[in-house]
Amino acid sequence: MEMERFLESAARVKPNENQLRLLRETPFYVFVHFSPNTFTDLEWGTGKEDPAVFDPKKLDCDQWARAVKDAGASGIVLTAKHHDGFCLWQSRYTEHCMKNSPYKNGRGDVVREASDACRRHGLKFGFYLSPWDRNSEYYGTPEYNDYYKNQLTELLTGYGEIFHVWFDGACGEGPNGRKQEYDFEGYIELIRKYQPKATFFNDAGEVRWCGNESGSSGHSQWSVVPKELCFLNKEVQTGAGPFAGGLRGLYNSDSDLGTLPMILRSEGLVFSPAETDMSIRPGWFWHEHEEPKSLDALFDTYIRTVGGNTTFNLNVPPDRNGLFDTRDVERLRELGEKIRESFSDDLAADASVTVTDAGTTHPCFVLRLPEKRKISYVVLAEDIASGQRVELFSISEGAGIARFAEYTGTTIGSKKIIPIELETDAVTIDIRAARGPVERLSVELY
Ligand code: OTN
Repeated sequence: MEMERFLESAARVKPNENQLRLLRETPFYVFVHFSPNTFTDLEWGTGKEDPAVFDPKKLDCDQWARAVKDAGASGIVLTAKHHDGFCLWQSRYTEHCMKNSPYKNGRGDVVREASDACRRHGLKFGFYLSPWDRNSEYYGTPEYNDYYKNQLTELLTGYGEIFHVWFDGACGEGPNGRKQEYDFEGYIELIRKYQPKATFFNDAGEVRWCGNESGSSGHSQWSVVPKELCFLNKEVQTGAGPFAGGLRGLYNSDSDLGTLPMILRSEGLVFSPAETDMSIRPGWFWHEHEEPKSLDALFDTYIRTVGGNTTFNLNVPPDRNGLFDTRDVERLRELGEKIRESFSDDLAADASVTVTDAGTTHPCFVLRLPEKRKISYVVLAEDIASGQRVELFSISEGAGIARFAEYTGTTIGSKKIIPIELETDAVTIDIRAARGPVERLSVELY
């Protein structure tokens, strides 16, 4: 009974309103890495950069916003402060910021320009605020958390609605050679206070890192994971599993983090969907001799992330003029065009659907089309507002479960895009195992 009760509770672990909004409205957004590194050709600044190096003479955030929309993304997350500690806004708490940049004679504010451009173009705006700061004299002392919270408050209260706050987990030494104990709970309190509709990203957050920067979302991607992994997410929704104990040292780069062997040993489960962050180029910042990844690479990553039960945070670095490189702009346009072309005509809209064993852990959906059609993608989605449950499924050509399925998979979650090659007038989706009753399943055929 204990196992059954635990699995029933695991099947009911669900997203909070902010996580659900992110998954449904903003599964694809664009990271913008912009800092003195853009001008010094570094990926990690030293913190000793002269603010005078940061001088984007043609900064145009409307150009960013147009390119982001052309890609089909719906938000921007700007590095307001990267590890080098330089602040892309007029901060009252440090001189290492825009007030000492030659841009607009020290009166520039990149966070303002980017957030305003997002609102003009109907995009959501979020920011990355690096906890690691290689410039601040306070870093490595208790005072740093006050310094950081003051800066976080400036950004949370001064730039309109924020959809996503990004806490990088990279943690190195400061100018005094010491590492810092971060007051993440205190940081999160400020987000809840000033931006109650925002999600926050962190290795252990309510949106968690997928565990790599190569765009791979993992074979079985669960948004329901042990609290031992996402310990900053305090919304624990179950009791301990039947074999609780011993889940030490979990990290985002581990595989199968939400599968049964893991969750049965957990002290409790949280809903923390993964975010896949990847740069359009080799580096996170703009470098003259780098160029964007191919359209196929970006589209395949889109399929594996947005179509692999994670969000996709694609980084596009502005150049030294403050503009997206024309090659990146063109690649983003091509990506958006390929996404729109691939998923515009849902053949399932004209299908008749028969469901057997509805409401059990093993329903079977048969879709019959009016005529034989070529199918390139099957797109499935659980009713994620009620939780994530499917553990094993198959796709067969024709009306019925074939011995040799065209495709077998494990998780579905908020969205699963399956590239497939069928020419048929019927498709069968067989749910073979689930943690709880699968009441609804969205099936689209393209
Ligand atoms: O050297 N690194 O810090 C590093 C190497 C490879 C992949 C990631 C990192 S840093 C890493 O970035 C993640 C986001 O991409 C998360 O913020 C992790 O907390 C951070 O450690």
